[in-house]
Amino acid sequence: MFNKEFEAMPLKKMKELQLERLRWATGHAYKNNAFYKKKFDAAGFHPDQLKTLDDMKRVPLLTKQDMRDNYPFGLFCVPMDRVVRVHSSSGTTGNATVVGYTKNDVGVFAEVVARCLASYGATEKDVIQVAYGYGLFTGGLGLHYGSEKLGAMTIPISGGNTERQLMLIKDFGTTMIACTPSYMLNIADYIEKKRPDFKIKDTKLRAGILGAEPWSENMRKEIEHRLGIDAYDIYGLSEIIGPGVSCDCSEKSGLHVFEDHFYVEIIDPETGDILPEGSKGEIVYTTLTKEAFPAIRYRSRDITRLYHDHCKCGRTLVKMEKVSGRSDDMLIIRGVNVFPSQIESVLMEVEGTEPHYQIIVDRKGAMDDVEVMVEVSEKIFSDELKVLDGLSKKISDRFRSVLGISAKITLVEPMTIARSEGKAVRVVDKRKI
Ligand code: DLL
Repeated sequence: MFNKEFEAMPLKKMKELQLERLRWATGHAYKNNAFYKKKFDAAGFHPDQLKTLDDMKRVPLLTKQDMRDNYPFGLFCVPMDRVVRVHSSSGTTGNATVVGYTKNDVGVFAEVVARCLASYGATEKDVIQVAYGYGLFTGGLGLHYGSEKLGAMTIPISGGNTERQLMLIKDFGTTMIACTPSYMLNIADYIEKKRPDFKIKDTKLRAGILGAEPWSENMRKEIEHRLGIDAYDIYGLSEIIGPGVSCDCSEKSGLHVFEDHFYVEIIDPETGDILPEGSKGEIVYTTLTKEAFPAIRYRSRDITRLYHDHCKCGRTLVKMEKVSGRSDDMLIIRGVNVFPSQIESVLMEVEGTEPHYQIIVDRKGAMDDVEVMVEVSEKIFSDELKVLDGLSKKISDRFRSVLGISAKITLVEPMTIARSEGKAVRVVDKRKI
């Protein structure tokens, strides 16, 4: 463990620490930011009223819209000369949000990412290739400073240029690569098609540090099988800090949340009510130590579940299940709620399909129309029409029985769907345009 005192803190002590830090964080936002003050006042909440963790339900929720309305620096809570860095959310759904960090905040950021790397078994002996984008996106610099903090040799290659990624893996003795899971698969494809001579097993690469987009357990298996490495999940969001809010440990059975820095709750996305531990719902974050850009009860829109288990790794931190989607990415197709990740799970169960797909939703008259483009292996694509028809039917039957939707399945040849060097574009919702 990188920081055992906090990662293995007894539950009771952690709750006391959280309450103390919540008092500080809510007070800091109230005193130093006009928007927060107005919002708290309107809800009849004053930080002095925070006597137990249960009182958190009285604190108003913060939304992405609140952040947009305060673009660019309206939610900052320190004078601008204390801000040493800004990042911006990738704007997966709409406009970007600008987030700021003081010197202490960048220190916390590096610390939580270092903890993640240590939880995958990394030490200062490792060579970490950072293939997340460097820039306003938090992925590149976030992993970079975390890796340096751990003391690992850090390769700031950024995203893209797969041939060069392979060259550095080989020449620099990379042991871990950090990128999106979709780019990891992209690398696997590239090796199989263009560089069959390149054998991962002849390199030192042993793990992928994968996140920034939802991915399924099936996708984990696929990556591990095709590349012969461990695939670890890293989760986070710019509004809270960036990568490093939570991560897998050696058990790969849920992501530990760094609760000494982030207070988490699960709410019903419809009513905003707090749900009991173990329920599935939207995860809400309160930063406990952030100075420049604290987030108080921020609605992430990410759907997951929180639970405590006696994790073999020794961490006492609460675990979150792999994010199954976003409440705002959820597709409602003819009244049926579907997450892109569920579609992915169904596809990955069908033999012959590749994990590259795109869901196109359109409206024909009053009816929603769904087309799922799926890549199939070269071999299958060159098979007779009969085989392809059989496969499409198999997929659409599974869609109907598992997800309850009917969809047109279009099988396409490998590399038809545009590849992304960052987050994959899984859904094209033409209804919104
Ligand atoms: O994606 C931060 C990050 C960078 C995380 C690198 C991990 C690795 P944003 O661009 O603000 O920040 O996007 C945040 O991406 O609310 C989730 O919906 C999604 N997301 C991030 N990591 C995961 C993950 C970065 N491991 C949004 N699993 C979040 C599922 C993830 N979804």
